[in-house]
Amino acid sequence: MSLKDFEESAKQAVMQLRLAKPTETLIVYHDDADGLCSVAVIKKALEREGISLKMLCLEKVYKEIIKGLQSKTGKTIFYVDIGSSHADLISEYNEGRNLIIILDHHDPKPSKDLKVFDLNLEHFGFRGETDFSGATCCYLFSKVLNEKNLDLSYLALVGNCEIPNGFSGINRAVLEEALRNGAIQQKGKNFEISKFKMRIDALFSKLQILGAVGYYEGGPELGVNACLEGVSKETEEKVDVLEARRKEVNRFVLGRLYRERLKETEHIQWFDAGDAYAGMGTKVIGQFCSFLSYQTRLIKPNKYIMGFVNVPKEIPNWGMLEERFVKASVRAPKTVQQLIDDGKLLGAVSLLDKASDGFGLADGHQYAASIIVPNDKKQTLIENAEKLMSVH
Ligand SMILES: [Mn+2]
Repeated sequence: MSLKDFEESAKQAVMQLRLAKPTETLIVYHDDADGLCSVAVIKKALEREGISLKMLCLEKVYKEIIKGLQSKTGKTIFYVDIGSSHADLISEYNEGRNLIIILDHHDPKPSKDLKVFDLNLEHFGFRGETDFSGATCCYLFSKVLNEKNLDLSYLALVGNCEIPNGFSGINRAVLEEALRNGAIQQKGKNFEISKFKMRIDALFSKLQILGAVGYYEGGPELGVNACLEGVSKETEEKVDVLEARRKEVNRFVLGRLYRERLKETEHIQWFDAGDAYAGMGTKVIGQFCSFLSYQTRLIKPNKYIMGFVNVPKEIPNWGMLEERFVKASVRAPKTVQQLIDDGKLLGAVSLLDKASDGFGLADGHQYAASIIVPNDKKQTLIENAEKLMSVH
């Protein structure tokens, strides 16, 4: 399995896309910086083919949403930086009705529907934790679609900032390509996007805030624009306001945790933020849990961290969810990471997946994952997770 095989599969998907001749497509995308870069790449690439599009930003995959989107026939739908972890469901709900192209790097589930193309590079021998981001996958696909899209390489690199070990694997090759064709320039240890005169990690940080914190107030759309046109003054100001608001809530929640401490079971330390982050996207709980995993005075390095937050009923540009949900984010602190690597503990996403069998949808990676479950299933989730570990 190699990049060549990816390109072959991508060519087949492109052929199906050309056969479908869609006048309009829908791109479903993830709300973090990588997701925003992913959708920006595909948006630009499709516009170059004369295909117009609508965009739907999702924090998570909800069954009722994919079911609704795919209940029609003859549509073309992209899932970018999201979708692979639920390719089985996407496939099941599709029943050959719509052309679906998934460009993602989260741990994939198998898809059986012949009209569902999951081009996640994990299917081609690469690792989504280290070798490529969602935006990289989108960029490689866009190059198969049209060579013109070479100029979008900088977006793959911005998205890649979510990969902690820097530019390795496929991303190293994309970096070299972007330097060669002048899309980016090296500035000391960093890289600058030539057309915006802005560092790639600076754009990444702004997008993280726009997508996650600004989810309920048009942040993702502003972010996609920033990816393609640069960061406007208004967008810059919006980022500052959002960030200040989030910091205030983080301080409040952190203070509470120092006073009350996290609750503990044998392998899990957890807390419930309730409505503390109301108005902000639920992604912020994941970012807060990541931050917590380094607070060694507060957390134990040998237990998973789990944080809950209430999910608002509204999905922007979609409508209202029927059920009441909570989101749980899981992070593996250092010692847990080692135990996962040694096969002594389950990876974060497998743990959530198994512990929520029948009532939740989990996604993410080995060290960081999250899940949406019905409001009344918090305790069950923790109990199930503990049970799994005592038999593991
Ligand atoms: Mn991603």
